Amino acid sequence: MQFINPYFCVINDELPSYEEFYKKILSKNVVCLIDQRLTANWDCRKTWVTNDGAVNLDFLQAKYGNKMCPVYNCNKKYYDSNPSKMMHMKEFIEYWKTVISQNYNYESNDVLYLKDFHMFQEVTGSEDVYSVPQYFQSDYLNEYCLANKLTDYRFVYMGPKMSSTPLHVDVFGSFSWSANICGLKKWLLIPPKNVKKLKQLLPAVPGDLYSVPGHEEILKQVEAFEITQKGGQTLFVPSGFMHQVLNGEDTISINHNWINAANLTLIYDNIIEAHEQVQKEIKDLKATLSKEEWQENCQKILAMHFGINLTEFLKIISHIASRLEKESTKSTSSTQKFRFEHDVDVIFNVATKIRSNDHFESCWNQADMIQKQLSTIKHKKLAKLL
Ligand SMILES: O=C(O)CCC(=O)C(=O)O
Ligand SMILES: [Fe+2]
Repeated sequence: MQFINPYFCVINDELPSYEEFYKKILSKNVVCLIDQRLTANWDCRKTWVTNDGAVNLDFLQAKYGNKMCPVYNCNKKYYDSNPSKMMHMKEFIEYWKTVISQNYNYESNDVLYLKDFHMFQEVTGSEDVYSVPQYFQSDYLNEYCLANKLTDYRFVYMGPKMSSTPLHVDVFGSFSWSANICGLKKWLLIPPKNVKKLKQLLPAVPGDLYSVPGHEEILKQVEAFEITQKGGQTLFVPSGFMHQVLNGEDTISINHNWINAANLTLIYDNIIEAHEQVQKEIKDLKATLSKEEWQENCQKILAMHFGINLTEFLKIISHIASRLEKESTKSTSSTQKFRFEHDVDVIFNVATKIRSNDHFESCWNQADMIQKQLSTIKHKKLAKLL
């Protein structure tokens, strides 16, 4: 484990234990690039890639060609993203083949990028093409979504050389990890503590920071740093880091957004902050609504603008608390024990925060239930130790 700067570390020597990774990387919110060992055995690193390391377009077309996927136009701006439309994968791959045959002539072709494709939900059996590395397996968000048949946060990205993702912070401040199946990504990252400063330095957040006149000075001031991610490597992007990404070659990646004990409290704080903003923005409506209607409206707007609201957040932590309750009677390995104890403590503390927030009176019963469940587990554990 080698720190390149205070915010970024590379692992290409001994792989740390889960506990070490959790303590030094996840809970410290440090960006981490890990060599190809995490993906070495993935089926997609063989089948989606040709012998000479290029994207196996024919294989993808034959296997997934009839699937509908969101495709973004990198040349156009739509809020802080690009406009997108649904397309058959075979149509996108035809486009990709044309672009390659014309030597990436983007004067006569748009730069298109197939992103946010929920492949593992859309294509039965496709989950087998990869496996979630152990460092990222504690994932409340996808665990909850999959158990409740809700849209997941597991994606496939694929695009030709020069396709890109504009500058952004990930949805509700979740963690993300991104593994390159093949190709090369150039990342530009800005530490969370400097995001406000960046916004003050610029009239509006641009899609591409490199396009801003005088960007060299701005990048220095906000401690921005670059990372090159090659085929097989995995990048952990912690909560709140701003980032933009350019594919330096034809590239495919698998990405997850996720929440666990290491960022749960931060996500809760982000929801509270976003909730306060919503309240401010619609304060004129307050007098016209009953207390319940007012709270309900705030939650609806929060979900729409922020991607999650307190009701959904509570459902996620209740789901995890119930799973922990079931797990508490089973014998566990030391890694599972470490994870279990952190899960119990962090969820208990977040439930305490909800319980003491007057804005969320309607959620108190549920927070009480979670606390009861978890304190039973804690007592059981204590009794075992005595
Ligand atoms: O690879 C990309 O184009 C964007 C990835 C990204 O933003 C993420 O993993 O959070
Ligand atoms: Fe992102």
